[in-house]
Amino acid sequence: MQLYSFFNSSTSYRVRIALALKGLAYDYHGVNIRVGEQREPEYVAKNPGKGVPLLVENDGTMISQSMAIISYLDERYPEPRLIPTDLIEKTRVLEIANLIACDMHPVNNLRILGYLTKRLGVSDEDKSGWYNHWIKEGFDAVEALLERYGHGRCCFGDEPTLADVCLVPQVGNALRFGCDLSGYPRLMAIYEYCLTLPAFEQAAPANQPDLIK
Ligand SMILES: N[C@@H](CCC(=O)N[C@@H](CS)C(=O)NCC(=O)O)C(=O)O
Repeated sequence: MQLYSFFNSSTSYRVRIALALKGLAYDYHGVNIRVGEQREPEYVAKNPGKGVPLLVENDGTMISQSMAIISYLDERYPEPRLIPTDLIEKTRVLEIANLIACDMHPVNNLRILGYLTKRLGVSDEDKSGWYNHWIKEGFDAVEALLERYGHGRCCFGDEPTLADVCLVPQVGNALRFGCDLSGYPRLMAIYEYCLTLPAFEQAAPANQPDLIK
């Protein structure tokens, strides 16, 4: 398999965690989104969404969108399951995963932050306020849902699911942007625990071949 990824892209990080949890090997292709490589014609021909990640299966099948990639991997390589088969468990996992993937990540994506500053003339201070606002809105909800339904060392039980696969990169991003996460004890305990797991360590931004220091 081939993975097009950027070391500190949280959506790439999700897919790297899923691949590592399933023990799947892949060749890594760095796409530097800081300098716009995701918009170069050769890459857009592969991924019209102009973002990372992109997975190319051994038979040449190309899949973009981290959630579609992980859903594919979970069906094609089901061990360990990241999306439970039990209806209620699956629904709870998807609830948290979608909160992060649909409500939180898109509004703080690189292209949105760039549009705010470059097209709308928003100051760095207001951009930071925007970022923190959407992190707080999202994590307030994640923390409340975990209090209501979560149990164990991971979001649901003691084994990672898609909820943890989405949570860890989003927390990592929020910390990188200097957000205060002290109000989220449950979510942070899960984050700290997941970081001790080898698959999360292998997938971490600091351990990627395209790391920029
Ligand atoms: N919904 C997509 C988002 C992909 C995406 O936009 N990824 C970010 C990195 S986390 C990116 O490539 N951003 C480049 C940009 O905004 O220009 C997914 O889950 O894969």
